[in-house]
Amino acid sequence: MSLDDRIPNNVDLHTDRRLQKALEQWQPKFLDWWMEMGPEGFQTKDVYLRTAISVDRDGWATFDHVKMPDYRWGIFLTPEERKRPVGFGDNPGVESFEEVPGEFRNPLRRLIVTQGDTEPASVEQQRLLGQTCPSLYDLRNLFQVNVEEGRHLWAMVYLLHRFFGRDGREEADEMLARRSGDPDKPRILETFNQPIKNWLSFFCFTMFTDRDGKYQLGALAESGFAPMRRTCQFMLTEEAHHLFVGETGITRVLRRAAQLAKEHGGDVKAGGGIPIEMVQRYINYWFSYSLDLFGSEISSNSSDYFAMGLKGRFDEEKKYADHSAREGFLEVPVVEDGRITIRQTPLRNAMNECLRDDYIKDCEAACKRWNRALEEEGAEQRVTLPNRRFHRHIGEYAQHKFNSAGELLTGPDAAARVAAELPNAEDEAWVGSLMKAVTKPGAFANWIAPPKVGINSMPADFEYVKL
Ligand code: BYC
Ligand code: FE
Ligand code: FE
Repeated sequence: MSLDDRIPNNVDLHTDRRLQKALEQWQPKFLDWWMEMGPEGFQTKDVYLRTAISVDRDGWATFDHVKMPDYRWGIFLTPEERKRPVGFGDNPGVESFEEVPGEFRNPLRRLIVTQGDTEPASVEQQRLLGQTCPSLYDLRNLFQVNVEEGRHLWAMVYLLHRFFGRDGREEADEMLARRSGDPDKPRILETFNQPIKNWLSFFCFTMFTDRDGKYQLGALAESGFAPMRRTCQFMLTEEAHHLFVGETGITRVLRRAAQLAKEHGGDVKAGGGIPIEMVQRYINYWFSYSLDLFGSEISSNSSDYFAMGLKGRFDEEKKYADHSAREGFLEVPVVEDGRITIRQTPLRNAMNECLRDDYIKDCEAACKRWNRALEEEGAEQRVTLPNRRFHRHIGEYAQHKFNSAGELLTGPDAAARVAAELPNAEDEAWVGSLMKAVTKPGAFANWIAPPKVGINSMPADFEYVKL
């Protein structure tokens, strides 16, 4: 098999012997990791997957039944038609960096490692879910997400191997050594150490946590470091499907809850579904954990990244007129003397919060669509997003307790009041009890409505995974 068949790419891999060697040494280690930590129990099955074999329209989404270990994890950078200068920060307008400027080496490496680490982490978090899939359609979507997160790891490992020499090779090996949830060698960001025990959590994760990916990648897709910018742009094209899986997954759970409530006099559990208020608690959990991923509200790191032209705001080029962000403030609520007050924060130090703002708006729009579905099903209940201060582990609010309305809680029952709005042991047991594999083509578990259309317009009873 030729090099380009083994590692499909549009980075002229065959002309760079050193890089080729580094990647060829890393590839078997990646495969070992995939066999050990990837989806358990399905590695020899044929799965109807979309594979990117080139960046153009026909090549980036070819569908075929393949075994996951035979998936071609490739390296693709979105081509750029025009020369884009550095778009923001202290030196806007200078030529984009094609190599890593010495003074940016450490921060850039940190960003790449942090981004890269999340990709295998999520595969590890999801590795047992296949055994309880609600349908072959959902099983296939899980595996599609998993192989693409594997490809996103390749994208970051390419940057490490190509631009960071020996350090980069060591970091690439570390990506395969850390383990989600392992107390001795955990993944870097805490959200990626939280177990995903059931499919409701999986849908919340792909809805909320993969959506952090959309915003972080969006900010990095503005980078003055051109290879980073271009690789993140291509990753975003794949991300859209992950977000689709999450949002529509939750819609289908809510629809089914509403239908079962009607059939069973309001008692969703009697009908074998997941009650809407229970779904709400899972939303509360994963939304708040995903908000942590934007970092501190007030952050000098984020200011440095922006000043260096490495990480911008979402849609920096299109959306903003002033790309220096030297002037202006963001009003950040903080806790002082036991109450919430506003702190005027210089814009550059509030870059994490700017990104989080855009993210929250996006989530709110999805929440509206869920409520429209509930309305269509004739349900009275609605779901909401908790306030951004609720249940946080990172940033200004981590040291305090807030309820889902964002009110500061004091007193001995504060922790219990927070816990009351999160999934409890009974919820976990109930949702867990519903997780039984449904693998007949066209059939769906009772707790979830079928999707509106199949993947790649396939018929309802299509055999997405051949078991
Ligand atoms: N957990 O100023 P701060 C995705 C650390 S998701 C633990 O607050 P900063 C995907 C921070 O590292 C997208 N630690 O934060 C989704 C720092 O440590 P040091 C992932 C955290 O640096 C689903 C300290 O706290 N991509 O792709 O401004 C499936 C204070 O730093 C956390 C990226 O994250 C946390 N949650 O920003 C698959 C992009 N948050 O210096 C994939 C790259 C902060 O004290 N990363 N800390 O050792 C970044 O841009 C930034 O590192 C962060 C944090 C936004 C994460
Ligand atoms: Fe990803
Ligand atoms: Fe993703």
